[in-house]
Amino acid sequence: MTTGVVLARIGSTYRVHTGAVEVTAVLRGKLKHRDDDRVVAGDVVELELHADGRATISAVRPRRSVLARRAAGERSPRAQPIAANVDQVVVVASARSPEPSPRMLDRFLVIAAANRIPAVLVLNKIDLDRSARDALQRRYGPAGYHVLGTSVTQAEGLVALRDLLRGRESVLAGQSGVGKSSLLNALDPGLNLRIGEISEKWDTGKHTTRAALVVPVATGGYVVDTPGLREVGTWGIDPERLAVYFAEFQPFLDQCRFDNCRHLAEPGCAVRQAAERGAFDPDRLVSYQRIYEEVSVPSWSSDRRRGR
Ligand SMILES: Nc1nc2c(ncn2[C@@H]2O[C@H](COP(=O)(O)OP(=O)(O)O)[C@@H](O)[C@H]2O)c(=O)[nH]1
Ligand SMILES: [Mg+2]
Ligand SMILES: [Zn+2]
Repeated sequence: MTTGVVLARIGSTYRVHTGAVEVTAVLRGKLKHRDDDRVVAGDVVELELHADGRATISAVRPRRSVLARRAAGERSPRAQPIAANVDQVVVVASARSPEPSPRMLDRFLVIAAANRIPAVLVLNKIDLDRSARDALQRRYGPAGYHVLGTSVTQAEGLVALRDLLRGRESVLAGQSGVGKSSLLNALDPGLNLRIGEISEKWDTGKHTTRAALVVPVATGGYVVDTPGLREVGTWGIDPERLAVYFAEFQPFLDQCRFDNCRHLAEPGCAVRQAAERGAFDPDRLVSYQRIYEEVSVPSWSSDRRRGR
């Protein structure tokens, strides 16, 4: 028996990477009649390889993690898996052009944490501003995140990036133009990803039908090309759990005067006091409050706000 990783679904067939080769496989009848979401990119599957080159997926291994988007259900929205077995989210920003957007980075980190997927930060284009990595590390260090500085043009940090990706399945998240495609091409020129591609800018989460693709990287590991973490979004995040996703708040959470403190405007809030005395970057609390607002509105009104 052979196992492989599902790279993509094309109609009723799946492209599966076995480590050695790529095969096109169909689901065995028994699996076919289940849920449409039964097999997604990133799934580890058991294959029967036939003499004529065809392959059949006979079983799906239990998932280590699932990234899901919100899909319209008959009564209430349901989770529609878009990628399985994501091991880490690599949040990419750049030192300049564009400058890091802390609000966006915090949002990606919260989405990763809420999906129980570890995250790391990569700051690319450090050739344009040598001090930018330290500034970002100061913001995220207290939460336990490591910031890896890279430069494609100066070939810096690329060995560390290769090691970070190797043996894992990673989602690269980050604003358009920060250098995600450039970094992947630098590791694996065979990927031949387009640089300066603007289509991502239109990735507003509206084209809900695009499926995820998983791409093997020559230096080891898999990178998931999702419709965007943006599409996974913050839906389903319990506002009462949000503070837990800001790891640096942790030591203060049980010191607030009120047990049900939301860390917004309540008197005696230990998290706000910690922010004020600089125990962590107070701007992280601003991000928390923004996301809190977003996740505490009823879903029907957030749908309407997004214009769906
Ligand atoms: N100075 C500098 N420019 C870079 C670096 N990496 C990428 N770029 C440039 O940034 C632009 C956007 O890169 P791209 O890989 O398409 O970004 P993506 O949208 O995140 O995939 C291109 O013009 C790249 O040449 C870098 O390390 N330093
Ligand atoms: Mg790109
Ligand atoms: Zn509080």
